[in-house]
Amino acid sequence: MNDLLSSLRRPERIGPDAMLLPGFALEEAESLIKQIMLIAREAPFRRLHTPGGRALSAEMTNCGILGWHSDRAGYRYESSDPLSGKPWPVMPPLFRRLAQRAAQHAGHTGFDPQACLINRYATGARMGLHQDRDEEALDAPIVSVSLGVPAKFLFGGMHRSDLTQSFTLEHGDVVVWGGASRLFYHGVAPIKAAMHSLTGALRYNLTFRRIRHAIRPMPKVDLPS
Ligand code: MD3
Ligand code: FE
Repeated sequence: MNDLLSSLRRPERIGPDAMLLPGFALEEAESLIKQIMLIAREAPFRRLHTPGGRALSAEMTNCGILGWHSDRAGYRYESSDPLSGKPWPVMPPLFRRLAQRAAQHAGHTGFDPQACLINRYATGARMGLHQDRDEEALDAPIVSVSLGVPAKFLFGGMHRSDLTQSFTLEHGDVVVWGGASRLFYHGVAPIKAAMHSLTGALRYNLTFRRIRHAIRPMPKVDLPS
């Protein structure tokens, strides 16, 4: 059913260098969800708090060599899970390949994600308007994958006060955010009560991120002989 609907929505440019790819992850969706369950056994979903002390309503975990974390000390990327002290679970090759393929499809060559933040939304959970700017590599795109029940996604501009457009993100949809869109304000409206055969009432969102720039090789210099 969903498959039929997403095949009717066409790839769409939703902002400067931002591409919505409807159903791009549908084939691997079931495998992605199974991998999320395995990741959550090692690094359980948890409710993070903003530096100001407010609880976020989506629950989060990560895989990859870095993971996003927030607490009284600030927003940051950590190489270990602060809950366990252990490295974040390895990013499954399926995740990495999907993110690379989607970025390539949207015109970003050579994307190699270091972190995958996994958001889990129960009914009523939301994400307020924010910018993603805890990454150093702002030239790299972010790839997002939506799974489970749909969400109303809000997409603004460079300023919090800019008007927002809204889009429905469905199971299997992928969005690639690069260029100017990379720093645009965005958020998720409260998730409506709904059911999906693979996730029940839940929605998952994967965001693939590059945090640090690749190390540039030292330029070779010719010394006089
Ligand atoms: C636009 N997640 O994790 S995905 C986030 O559905 C986040 O869980 C939302 O915003 C979610 O930070 C939205 C779409 C998304 C992700 C990252 C972006 C849009 C973006 C970064 C820059 C611009
Ligand atoms: Fe975000």
